[in-house]
Amino acid sequence: VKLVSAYQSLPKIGEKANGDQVLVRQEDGRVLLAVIDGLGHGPGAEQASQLATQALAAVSLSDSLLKIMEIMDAKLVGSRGAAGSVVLFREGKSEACVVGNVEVRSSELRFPLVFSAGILGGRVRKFHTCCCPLKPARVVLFSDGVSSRTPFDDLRNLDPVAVCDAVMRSYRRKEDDATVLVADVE
Ligand SMILES: [Mn+2]
Repeated sequence: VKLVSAYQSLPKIGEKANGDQVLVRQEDGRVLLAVIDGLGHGPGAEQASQLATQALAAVSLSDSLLKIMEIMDAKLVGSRGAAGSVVLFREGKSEACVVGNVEVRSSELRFPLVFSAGILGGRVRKFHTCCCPLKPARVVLFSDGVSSRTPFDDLRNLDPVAVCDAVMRSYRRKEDDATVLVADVE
């Protein structure tokens, strides 16, 4: 798997702590992408989302996505909780799990996405994971601090760094932590 990725993450205007966190892992031909949005904003949100990315940094990328989500969920018990989406590329497959308001978009990969209702940290009744064949694609993950009306198709000729710049310049909601992660995979 060849990966070119970029991201930008900014806290709500006036906050130093960022309740959004990003993780990109690539090892042994496997890739994990995650954007986590701790509930609310400020230090409590940052702590929750950092617990999530710490958990994801420690999992085995050969575990099932369901198991990975359950490990992250368990780590957040007692925290404020978080929304979050995780995407895996491995063994010719692309897998995704979406909890709450972190969107996953790809015009090339047809994820049969089913959202998992609830909040990471104890209030997800059932994790829905989905899978589709992996092919050359761009996948974008973004928190709800970025407009869901961002015209990613219009930005498709830009490289990932330039997409992140354009999104944060024009489609960021400054009253929330905002994150966009763009990954091109071959
Ligand atoms: Mn948010």
